[in-house]
Amino acid sequence: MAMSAGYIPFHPNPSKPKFKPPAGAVDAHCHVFGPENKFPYAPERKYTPCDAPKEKLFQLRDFLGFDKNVIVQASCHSKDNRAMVDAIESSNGRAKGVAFVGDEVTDDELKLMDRAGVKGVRFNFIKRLVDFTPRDVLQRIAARVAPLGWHVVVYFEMADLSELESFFTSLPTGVVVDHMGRPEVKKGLDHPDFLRFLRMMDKHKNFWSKVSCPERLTVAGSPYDDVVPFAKKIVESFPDRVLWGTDWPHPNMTKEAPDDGVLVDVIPKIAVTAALQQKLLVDNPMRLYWA
Ligand code: 0GY
Repeated sequence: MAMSAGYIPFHPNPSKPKFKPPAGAVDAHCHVFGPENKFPYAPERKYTPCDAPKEKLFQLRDFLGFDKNVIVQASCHSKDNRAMVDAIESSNGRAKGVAFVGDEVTDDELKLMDRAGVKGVRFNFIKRLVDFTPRDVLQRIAARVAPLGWHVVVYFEMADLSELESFFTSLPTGVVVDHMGRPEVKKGLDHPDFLRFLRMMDKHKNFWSKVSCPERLTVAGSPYDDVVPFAKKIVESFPDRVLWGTDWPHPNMTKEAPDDGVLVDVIPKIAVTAALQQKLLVDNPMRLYWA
């Protein structure tokens, strides 16, 4: 297996954010990893993370002033969703999940995950993270989860959107784009790839975007002001179809472990009114995950 090297563990001591999230705020993109002795990492993984167990996630949730989490299955656990399901089952209803499955998954397994609080599946197109899965396999998975009311979360690089768009728009479910489609901030707001993304969001009302991960997209570094215009544009264009998440524990960061408090303080720069913050952090994730 080809493994990435030099991965930094999550910030040991994040700062207290100045921004106070509204009551009931949801961190709609985060992960749990391991602990390895209970939930081993997948043999086909491309990186080995540090353990980031549910207890640490729930502590961080409380410290940052959030109420709920959406826990997204990451590639290092591949199709073994046990750590994620265990976390949502022990959250007292304060976490929902997004799974990673193959088309060998049984209807009973899907039903069990549905009962536990899983609301979607993730299709990952990032070549450094996963091996290729044929589109017809993904189509079959989407068709099977659609009747459960689940959505599909898609993770891709924006340069690949022109090739992926027709597949995304053919999906029979809601489609949630991770990390605003990973625009290249150096290319600017007027780059054809970002305009294509905005057009797709505009035309397809079943599309949602996470305005997350400035720490991955930034060139300038913390406090990520170079990413703000992209997220702000999306929040203001599609206020009812945006979600925000910490991305804790930030797998594959190689330069610095982001301070989660600083990440929370980006929120009032991208959602500049209390009304936009309420939609981004409460109303939208509640509609998608808790309705
Ligand atoms: C993220 C981003 C990354 C990793 C994964 O599934 C994963 O392993 O999503 C990444 O490396 O960009 O959302 O956690």
